[in-house]
Amino acid sequence: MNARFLRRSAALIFALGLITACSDQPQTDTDTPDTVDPRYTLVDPNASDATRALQRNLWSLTGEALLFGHQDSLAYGVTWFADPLRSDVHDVTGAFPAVYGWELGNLALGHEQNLDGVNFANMQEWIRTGFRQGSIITLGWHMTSPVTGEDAWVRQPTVEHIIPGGAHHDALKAYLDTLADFVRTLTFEDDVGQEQLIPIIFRPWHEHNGDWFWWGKGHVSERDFITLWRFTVNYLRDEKGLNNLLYAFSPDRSRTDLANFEQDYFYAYPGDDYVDILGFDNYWDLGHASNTTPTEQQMADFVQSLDALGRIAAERQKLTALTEAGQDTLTDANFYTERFLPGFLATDNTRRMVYTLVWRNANRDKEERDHFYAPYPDHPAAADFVDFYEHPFTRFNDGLPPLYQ
Ligand code: BMA
Repeated sequence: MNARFLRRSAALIFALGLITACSDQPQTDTDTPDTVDPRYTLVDPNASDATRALQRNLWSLTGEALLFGHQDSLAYGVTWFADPLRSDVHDVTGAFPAVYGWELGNLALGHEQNLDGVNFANMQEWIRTGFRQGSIITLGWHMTSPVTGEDAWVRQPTVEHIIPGGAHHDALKAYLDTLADFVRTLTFEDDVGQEQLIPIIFRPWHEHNGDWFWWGKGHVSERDFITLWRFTVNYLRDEKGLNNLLYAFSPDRSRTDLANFEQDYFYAYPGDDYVDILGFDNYWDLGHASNTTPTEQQMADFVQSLDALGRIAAERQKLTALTEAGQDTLTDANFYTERFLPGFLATDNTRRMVYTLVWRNANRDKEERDHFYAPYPDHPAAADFVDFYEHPFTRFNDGLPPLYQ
């Protein structure tokens, strides 16, 4: 019996367990409403069945498994670009990611490709493919400024001009309309032949506690950021009627003081009613080039940050995830099993991270540089990544229970 077979069997047993667990519950219309268990409360009370199922299934996996995600995984790898159904993760492990991250930067400009050269029509097809595989889709957005059209990294006061009452508020709405149009094409037919939208974890306005994006600290007040976030949710949910979004909040570790974690984490937090997943982006503790802290201490810091986040998430009854992470170019050949995984396994709280997403494997020829977070075949970190894949706590696509039922 090979490892993958064992993982598939484990997924099946898990799924059967869920069915058995469900059959113990009353099944009538007079069931206790979902709202009674605060864990199942969603930002969108009218979320679609598949979206609710995804959220519940993520709860079932919490503490049991870490789902592995990769940005742009099907679009390109270090040595290939837009090949049919290919991923560096699959090239190395034989399995696709459990979570696919995609990026909308430049969508609102009407470009055919996103800011990293990914064709949007292809992206829509890859999103459908990933969903059909049973994996999770998450969207982020390095949004150009609705005021000037400059990229996300322009460090200028912008938010005050685009929130309600601002002179460029209509431009923000027009931008969000492009997201709604994009998302509406992402459908599937459910068991009763109804067309439903593919559930998506949307992660707007990420790393807002850093100063590198126009929506970041220093270019916007805490109050205006919260207004921006709430407007975004209200608009997509109530005006555009999107019922397939789970909203993830994701500050950055490099601007979070571990001694003051809770206070820093909740900088400009829009509130529990506006957030489904407490996320966190952490490259800093994983050997970031600018971090001069000794490795041992970084590893301890990594655990401390995940532990603090897991504790907060448990208290607030929220799902939690390491929404962006990784080590650029994998200089540690044993990064995945000796540095990354131990952080998630360390405590009951760290084990609550239900997924993680490592960043993209930039195409070497197109971008003329090395910038990757998952190994590719023959890379020195490839063997270790296979061990990570085979570890009982990790899940790739082939180890997932059904997530949308
Ligand atoms: C960054 C880098 C950039 C990229 C951006 C959006 O972290 O990978 O090269 O353009 O993400 O994907």
